[in-house]
Amino acid sequence: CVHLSATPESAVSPYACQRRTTLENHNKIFTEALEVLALNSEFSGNQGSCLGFRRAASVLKSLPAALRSPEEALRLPCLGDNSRAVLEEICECGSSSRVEEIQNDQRYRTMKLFCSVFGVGPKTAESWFCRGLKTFEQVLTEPSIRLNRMQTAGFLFYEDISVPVSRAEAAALKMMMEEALLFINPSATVTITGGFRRGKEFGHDVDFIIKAPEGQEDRILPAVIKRFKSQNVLLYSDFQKSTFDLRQLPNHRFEAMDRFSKCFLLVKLQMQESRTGRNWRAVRVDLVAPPLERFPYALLGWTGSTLFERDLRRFARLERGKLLDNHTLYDKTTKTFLPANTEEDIFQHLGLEYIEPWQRNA
Ligand code: TTP
Ligand code: MN
Ligand code: MN
Ligand code: MN
Repeated sequence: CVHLSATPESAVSPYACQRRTTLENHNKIFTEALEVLALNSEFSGNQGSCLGFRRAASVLKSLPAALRSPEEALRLPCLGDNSRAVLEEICECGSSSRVEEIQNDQRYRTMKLFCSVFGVGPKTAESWFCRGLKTFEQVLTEPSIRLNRMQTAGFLFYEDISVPVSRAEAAALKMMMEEALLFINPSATVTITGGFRRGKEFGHDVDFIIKAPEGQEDRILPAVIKRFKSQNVLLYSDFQKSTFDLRQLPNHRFEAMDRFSKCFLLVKLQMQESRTGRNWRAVRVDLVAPPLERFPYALLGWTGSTLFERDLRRFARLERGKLLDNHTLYDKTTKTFLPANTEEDIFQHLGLEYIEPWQRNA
């Protein structure tokens, strides 16, 4: 391991939006363990402890070098007793007995398996587990279970969806999107957001944000869906029309969902050859189309990571008396909305150094 003092006594911020977190993680053995603990807490409905482990992992991801000793963790923020105990054990024994115990736990394994299905979250997974179900086959043959449309698609295309989407596939999907927009409205543009904008090589889906001319954002997504249908490339679509209200204050609690026009899709991506004997594979795609003047807030919100977004909002509220969400930024003191043309403007309003998308992998 490299000694941490390579960076002098510059303190690590407890806010992810004040840290630069690239994909180069020098503390993988620790962060992977902490993320198992976080997921286990989430599966047990213990959100506080889940967030605690996620924050601890995120702080370690931002470090320029590997932790050399558990004592170094004492001067880091967000590392509680539980997280530090895990680091200590890993430093001493190379692994954590608690993490291994969880990974062998039937409930954890089953919850993880069920949650890997598109449309299945912890609540559904738990209800299935509590009925004694442990495999997909048992779920699919259980007469009392009624799958919704999303879950049905999730099981039908499970093999395809569980293969990570590559950067090349994301680029191919972007061309499909551009072709559709050229047909629908040539002045609309599409930008990749989510994990790929942060520089990830693989993703569980591809996220796109559409910039439409003023007042035209609500028509775009239904038109894209119609176009994909007519091309026979649409396998599943869940369109949510905009419930956006210009005068609404930002939501003070963190919630991933926003009120913009958006859709969650499963599309056929053309391929040269395939294990399945078809010339296409199913890929998850998310589209969002905000009103033009809200584009920077939406882009910032959809770029992630989830923890980065959560901390941006927490920082705005607790350190700046401002409310931020995917739609807008509001100053509680002056009771005004703060305008922005770019993401940089939003960081500037918050008195934060600009963090590039590839540094937001918190
Ligand atoms: P995800 O696509 O879930 O995650 P990701 O792209 O970071 O990772 P992966 O590579 O596994 O796909 O979400 C991307 C961002 O979109 C995330 O920061 C949350 C945000 N988001 C919203 O802001 N509003 C929404 O309604 C949804 C569904 C997501
Ligand atoms: Mn480095
Ligand atoms: Mn994504
Ligand atoms: Mn997504």
